[in-house]
Amino acid sequence: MTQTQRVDAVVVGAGFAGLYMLHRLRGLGLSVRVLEAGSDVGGTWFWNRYPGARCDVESLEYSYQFDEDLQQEWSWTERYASQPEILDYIRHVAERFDLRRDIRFDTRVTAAHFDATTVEWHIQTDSSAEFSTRWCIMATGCLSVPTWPALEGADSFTGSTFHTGRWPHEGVDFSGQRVGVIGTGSSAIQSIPIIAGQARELYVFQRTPNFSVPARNEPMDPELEARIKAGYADFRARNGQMQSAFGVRHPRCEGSALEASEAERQRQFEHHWQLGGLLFLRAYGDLLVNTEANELAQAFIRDKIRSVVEDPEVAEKLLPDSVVGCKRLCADSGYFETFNQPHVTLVDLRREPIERITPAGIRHAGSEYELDSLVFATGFDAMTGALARIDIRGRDGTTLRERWEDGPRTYLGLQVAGFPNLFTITGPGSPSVLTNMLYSIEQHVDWIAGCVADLSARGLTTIEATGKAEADWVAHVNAMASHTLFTHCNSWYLGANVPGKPRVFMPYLGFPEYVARCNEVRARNYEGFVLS
Ligand code: N01
Repeated sequence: MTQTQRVDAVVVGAGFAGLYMLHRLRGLGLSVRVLEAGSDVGGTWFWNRYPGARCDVESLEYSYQFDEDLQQEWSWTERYASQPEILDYIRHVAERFDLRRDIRFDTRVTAAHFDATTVEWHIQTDSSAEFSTRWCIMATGCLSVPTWPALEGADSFTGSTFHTGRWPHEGVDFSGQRVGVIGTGSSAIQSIPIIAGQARELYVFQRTPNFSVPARNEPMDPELEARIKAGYADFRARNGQMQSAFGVRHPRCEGSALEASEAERQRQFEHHWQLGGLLFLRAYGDLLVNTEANELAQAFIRDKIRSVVEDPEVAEKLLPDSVVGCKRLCADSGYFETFNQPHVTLVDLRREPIERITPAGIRHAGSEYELDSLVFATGFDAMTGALARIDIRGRDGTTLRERWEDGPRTYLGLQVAGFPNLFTITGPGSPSVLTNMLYSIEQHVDWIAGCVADLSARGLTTIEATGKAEADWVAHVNAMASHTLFTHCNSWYLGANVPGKPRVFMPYLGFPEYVARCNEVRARNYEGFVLS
């Protein structure tokens, strides 16, 4: 039998965003229920358990800053934390702040309808539980809906099938197996070296070669940790201010790659290559805005790939020919080296796509690759996927799906006009995936909590973005992207990896400016919103 529970706030998702939102709203004295489809906390780190899964932002930064004791007491073992360690950390946070008692696991939200008469959201789930609530907060994550390409014969494969974004909790042992991996994005690039270490034969099906920079992960340097922890709050504040796009420790060098001499440029690129991973893009200020500057960086990486991969034909197939950084730059540990192993084969799909999946494996260009296991490392319906899968209906019954038919439209990535009291944490139109997600999550949660507190203190019940503020913001988000090279490739930032998805650049470029704008909006009595 259906039972409707009344709570002040429903938060959808128990990843980093949902947990902190719960903590903050509880602090305001609200009754809160978090609804989570998975069987435990962790969000993206709960699901993405593929071998080699690891964060590409340094662990001393990819962690909460809201509680000084928490950040002092937790110690990371590596420069870049592995998925199991991040999940341990999230579980620790859930215990430490006694969060689990307000989380309902194994509960997927299927619908959220706004009732203008009662000024409440009515939330339905895939279980018998229903909720009515004033505040509905979507903490559904930016990369939480895996995509499976529509390949003919996909269901006919008789071996084992996996998706990196839905990895079995008990792990997978590929020892002695013939394994195929489809995709060469971050998930593939991290998992391929480890799968190669187990498999008897490994076939990598590559449609688009990708840029990747060695992550240079290493054990945590205790001196660095002590130094940062001695002034953690200042360090975080400085970083939050300094970050131009990604919230990382090393600031971007502002000079132009075009103004440096060849020798200087090689030194600068090499220095950032040695820093590792995403930091490579910080070598010059114009790498993501100037095509010629970007081409110099591309050439540098292509030379690196040639110097690592022994077979020149294989090396040539691995060379990316697009804008570096346009798709998220990958950070690897031994990816290109893997192709020097005799049991690893690169299957180039650039001329001909996969013909079909067969009961025995994959057919491509007249050859059949017999496989015991097939790994889809094919990515996500990013930023809008999780929201679009919920039947969200606003003030006049319009669905969010309909509103976003031509691409997502939000005000500040926080709200959608016509959907009062519904917030999206790190929603499209906010910096989100182009920052250290933890900074963006905390900034959004703090803003939303502040807003709820302000309204409650003034006896107000509703906040709703105006259509004009939303339209102006969408135009501004697009204008910011148009000055960069981010629109010069087919990335998931643009929705280009999902057939039929409108091509719209979804994240907002510029974290400090964004934070200032959010603060200003609040200071000006929630400019662009209607309060009632
Ligand atoms: O997914 P992706 P991901 N036939 O979309 C290919 C974050 N993340 O899971 O490029 C053949 O990047 C597709 O080919 P193409 C990070 O933000 C972070 O790897 O579309 N191939 C591509 O190669 C990242 O960007 C970390 O031509 C097909 C691949 O599948 C984001 O998650 C680690 C195909 C998908 O790559 C997504 O990464 C992991 C088909 N029909 C992930 N369809 C870190 O923190 C798709 N592909 C380090």
